[in-house]
Formats: sequence, structure tokens, C-alpha cells
Amino acid sequence: MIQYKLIYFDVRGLGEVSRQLFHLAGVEFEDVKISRNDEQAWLELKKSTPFGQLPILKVLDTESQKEIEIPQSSAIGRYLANQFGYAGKSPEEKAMVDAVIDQFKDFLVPQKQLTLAVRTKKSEEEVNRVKEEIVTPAKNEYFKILKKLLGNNSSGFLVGNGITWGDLQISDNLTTLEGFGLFTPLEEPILAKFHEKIMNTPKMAPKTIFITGANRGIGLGLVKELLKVSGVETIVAGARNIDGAKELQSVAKSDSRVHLLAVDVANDESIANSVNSVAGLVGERGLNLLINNAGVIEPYGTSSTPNRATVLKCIDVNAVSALLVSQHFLPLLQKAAAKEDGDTLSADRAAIVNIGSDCASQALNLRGSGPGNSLLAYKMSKVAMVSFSRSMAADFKNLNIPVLITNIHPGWVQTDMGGSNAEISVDESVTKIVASIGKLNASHHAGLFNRELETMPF
Ligand SMILES: N[C@@H](CCC(=O)N[C@@H](CS)C(=O)NCC(=O)O)C(=O)O
Repeated sequence: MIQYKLIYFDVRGLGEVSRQLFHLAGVEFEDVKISRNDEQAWLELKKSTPFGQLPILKVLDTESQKEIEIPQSSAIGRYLANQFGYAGKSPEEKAMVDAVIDQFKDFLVPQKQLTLAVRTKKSEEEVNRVKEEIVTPAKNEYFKILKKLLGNNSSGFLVGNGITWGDLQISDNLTTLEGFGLFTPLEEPILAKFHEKIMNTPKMAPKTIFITGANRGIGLGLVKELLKVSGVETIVAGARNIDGAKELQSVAKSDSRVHLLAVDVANDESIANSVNSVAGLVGERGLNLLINNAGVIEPYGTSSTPNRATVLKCIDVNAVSALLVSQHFLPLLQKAAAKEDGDTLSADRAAIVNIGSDCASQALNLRGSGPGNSLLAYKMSKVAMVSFSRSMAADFKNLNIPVLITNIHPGWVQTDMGGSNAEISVDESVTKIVASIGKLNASHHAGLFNRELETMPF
């Protein structure tokens, strides 16, 4: 058996494409991340590295106990791409993928000057000078080449008709350039389409997930769907009545990544206990993804007999509880987020996804309490959910907390809550939601989206 260990710093940088190749191929590997802040640990390790730099890949054959260490990110990427079938399908395709990588490395020379200026905290004026005088002209030439390759290939990939490590490398770098303000999707539609296509290839996944209300309906469906994503390591499935959740129990029995947890989101002590349990299960990884799914509909309408308790219960479970759960779990989310530098927002880093509703939309609120005179309290609760997510997002920005928070409307789904007349099945809903979770980025922070990640008015 072959065991892989990738050693790099705790940033995306030159290690990311190799990580993505492992995820894409569904191959297990040890992802060793050396803290950028621990200079001593790095200097100690540096002495024993082949070329004095990271990344390195250790490949151990457990039968012969022979181990090789590969330095240089491109050598590692090319080796893994060849091993896993992402290097190109013929010698000619492989040569073109190599050419793409070489072109990227040429562009990396000017780009590194910007990275260095930012990392060494040069003045804003100097950073802007490097950006405008050095990186932008090089970037324009580089983009021209990429657009030419995409224009000559109808598959949407840079080379051939399938994804290669060249696509991963270029797409990952576009993410970096977007962060520097050097790639604006609206201004570069061809590259934006390519970037979106590659980003949507399931690869990076949240390793650790906690989901509330996982005993039935959308919550249960999400657990099952998330288990299909390679890279997901631990799902803590929370529900008030775990003993009664027979189907969830059988899911947990057949997949050791699922852990069941009794939690009542409307009870503060229960939430606090759940944080300790989840912390024990996720350990040093922290929590990548919290899904606030638990919710109720308390039928209530304008013509109902006035009843404060009913309205408050709906708002309490759907909005107040989701807020408190988010607050309680924030330290665990921050722990996961801190494994990377920078302000990238994504669900494989740290995110809160509220299972929201089109009922949160004032613009779409044309039917009042809705069919059966039942949605008045529910609508209020979902508005409050979007409201707290927007406030939290603004606070996260001010506090430099790189945790994404967003709201996804699952559709009108055939569940106990949605009823049997609903428009779509649980499967139809959760497949789309899970695909969308994989695509979340800064543009989805504090918004309301349908399950296909299209913006909804609110
Ligand atoms: N050409 C090398 C460059 C590697 C490199 O620059 N590594 C940096 C991190 S991105 C490093 O190890 N820096 C620490 C040092 O040089 O002491 C590659 O692609 O792997």
C-alpha cells in the first residue's frame, strides 16, 4: 500500500493543487500544515527537507518500507496528476498541460513580488505600484494566452476534454488574483466561466460538519448527500430525539464518519453541551461547516386567534436558536478558519449555512399568510434569520473573522414540514444544496440564495 504525506505551510499557496488532486481522486493523504507563524518549527524542519523549501510529498510503500520525498510543487503536482489520471490523455495533451503550468510559473515571477510586498507589510503606495507597474501588464499577457486556449477548445477546459491539473492550477491562481483585486469576473467573462466550471468540480470539501435537525427531511437528506462528497471526514448529526431517528441511526451504522448527537437547539444548556461534544469529535481540525437546519412551522395567520406563544415559538426555534447555535459554535469555526492565512471565504474553510426560505423575502411576500393561513409566524422567523446573518457578516468583517455566513432556500420540499403536495423531492433539493455549498465564496456572504445559488431578493 502507498501512503502519502503532503507537507506545506498552513496556506493555499503552492500546496493547494496537490491537495485538490488528492480530493479529486478521492485518495487519502496526510495533509501536514506547518504554521506560518512558527518560524522555529519551520527552521528545524527545513534542515531535513530535500531542497530547503516546501511543499514536499512523502510517498511510502508500506510493504517495502521504501520512502521517497519529492520537492518542488510542479514535480509533485505532475507526479500526482500522472498517478491519478489528471495529467492529460496523450503525450501531446501532457505536453500542452505542462506548457500551461510553465506559463503559470512564468507569471508567478511578477506575482511573487506582490505577495512579498503584502507579506512584508510594504506601504499601500508601494503595494499599488507593484500591482500596477509590474503585475498588471504581466497579468494582461497571461490572461490573453489563457483566453486563446479556452477559445480554441470547446470543452471549457484548457487542454483536451477533461479536467487536468493545469485547470486546477490556473483556477486556483484566479482565486488568488481575485483576492488581490486583479481578476474581476464581470470584466473577464471567459475566464470567469472557466473559473466557475473548475470550482464547481467537486474537490475541496468541508472536512468537519455539524448539522442540526438531522433526524428527518432535508437534514437527513443533507447528511446522506454530504457523505457522497470525498473529503468529508466527520459529520455530527444533531437532533432533539436521536433515539427516535431510526433512519439516521442506520446511516450512522453504515458510515463511521457520521456521529449522532442529541441536541435541543431551543435549550441553551443543550447547545453549550453540544459544542463540547462536537469539539471532542473534530479535535484540532475545528469545525468547517455549521448547517442551521432545525426548524418548525407553527401554523399561524392574520385571522388566527391571537396567540403570542405560537408566534414566539416559531421565531425562537427558527431564528433565535440558529443565532445562538452560530454564536456558540463560532470559536470552533474560527479554529478551522485559522488553519489558513488571508480572508478567503469558503465552506471548506469555515462557514455557517442557514437553511433559509423564500419566506424571508419581502419582495416576494405577495401571498400574506399563504395557503391554509399558516405562514405568518414562519415568514417572520425566516426574515429574522436573514437579518442576524447580515449583522453577523458585517461584524465578522470588522473583527477579521474569515467565517462565511449565508442563507439557502431549499425549495418547497416534500417533507413532513413541506407536505406531500410540495414541488420537489428531498433528493432534488439536497443534491443542489450540497453542490452549492461547494461553490460558496465571498460573493455569497450575507445573502439569500436558492438551492442553485441564484440570488433571491429579500
Ligand atoms: N519552486 C518551489 C518554490 C517553493 C517555495 O518558494 N516555497 C516557499 C513557500 S511558498 C518556502 O518554502 N519558503 C520558506 C523558505 O524558503 O525558507 C516550488 O514550486 O515548490
